[in-house]
Amino acid sequence: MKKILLMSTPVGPLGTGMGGGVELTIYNLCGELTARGYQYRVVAPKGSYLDNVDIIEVEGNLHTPAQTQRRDTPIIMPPNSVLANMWEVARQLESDYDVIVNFAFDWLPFYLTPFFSKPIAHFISMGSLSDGLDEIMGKIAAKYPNNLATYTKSQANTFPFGDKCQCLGSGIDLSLYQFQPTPQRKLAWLGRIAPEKALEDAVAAAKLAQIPLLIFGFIQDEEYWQKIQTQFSNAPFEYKGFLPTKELQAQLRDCMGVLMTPRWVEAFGNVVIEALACGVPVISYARGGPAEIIIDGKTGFLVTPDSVEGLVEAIKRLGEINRYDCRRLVEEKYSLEAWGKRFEEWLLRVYHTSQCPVS
Ligand code: HBI
Repeated sequence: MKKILLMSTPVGPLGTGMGGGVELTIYNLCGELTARGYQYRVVAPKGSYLDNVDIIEVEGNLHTPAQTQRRDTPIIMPPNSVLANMWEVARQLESDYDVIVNFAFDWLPFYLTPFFSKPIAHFISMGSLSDGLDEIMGKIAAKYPNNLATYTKSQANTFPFGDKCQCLGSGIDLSLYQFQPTPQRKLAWLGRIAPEKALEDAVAAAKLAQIPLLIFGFIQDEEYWQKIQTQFSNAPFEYKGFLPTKELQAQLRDCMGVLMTPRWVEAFGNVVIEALACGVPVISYARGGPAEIIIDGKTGFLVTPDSVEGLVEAIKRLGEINRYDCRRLVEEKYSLEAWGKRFEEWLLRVYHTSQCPVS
C-alpha cells in the first residue's frame, strides 16, 4: 500500500467548520500519512482548504446534514450532487491508488463499494441516524467485514453491525495545545451549534452557576441559535466564533472547565481531548464518546444525561481536578502518533484482505 485517496464529506468545504469533527480527522490523517511516507490526495467540495494538503476541489450541490433528517427519511440525492461528482473523480483516479478512504456519512459511497476495483475503507463519523443508511452500511459490512471503522465502541453499538466496526478512537497534535495550570473563572462550550448538541443546557448551567460561558463553534442552525439568545438573553455567555486550532486553544486553556451536553450519541468528541490537552477538565453528559474518554472525578465529571442540575453540581467540584492529569491522559492515549498507528493498521488490513473479499 503506497497511495491513498481520501474522499471528504459532502456537507461542506473542508476548513469551514461545516464538516464538523471529520475536518480535523482528515487533516490529522494527512499529517500521519505524510509522516509514514504515504502519498495521498483529498477529494472535497469546492472552497475546501487545509494547511499543506493537496485538495482536488469538486463542484456541485452540498448534501443535507444527516442529523437534520428523520430515521425514515428516504435517501436524497440533490441535483448535481457534489458527492456524485466527487465519486466520479474517484472512479477516474482509482487505478492510480491502492486504497480509497470514505469519510461521507451518506448512502452513495457505500452503495458504490462493490463497483470499484480498489478497496474502499469507510470511516463512519456519527452514530446510527437513518434506516436507509443502516441498511446499505450493513450490506457492505457483511461483504467487507474489515472495511468499516468508527471512533468509539458506543458509537459502533448504535448500528446493527456494530460488532464488525474497528474502533480507532481519535488523536490530536499535542504540540498545538499549550497546557495552562491556572485558569480564570470562566467555562467553555465547543461544537457545531445545532439541536443535537444541546447548547441550551450549557447556557442554563452557566447562568445558574453565575460563571461566564465562552461558546466556540460553527453556527449550523441559525434559528436554533437565535432561540437560545432570546430564551437566555440575560445569561453570561459570549459567542467567540469558529476559530482555527491555534486561536481556539489560546482562549480555551484559560477556562476552568468545558461543558459537553450531547443530546445524541456523540461519536467521539474531539473537543474533549482538545480541552484535556490544555489541562481543562471536561464535564459531560454520560453518553457516547465523551463517556469513554473522561475519567469521572479525575479528568472531569460524567453527569446524568440531560440534567442541568447535574452540570451545576459538577461545576462546583472542578477545583478537585488536577489539571496535569487531564494533559497526561491525552499524551498517553490520544496523541496523533498513537491514533495514526491505529488508522494505518486498519488501512493495511483493508488493503491486504481486499485481494479476497467475502463473496
Ligand atoms: N451529513 N449527510 C451527511 N454527510 C456527512 O458526511 C456528514 C453529515 N453530517 C455531519 C457530518 N458529516 C460531520 O459533521 C461529521 O464530522 C459528524
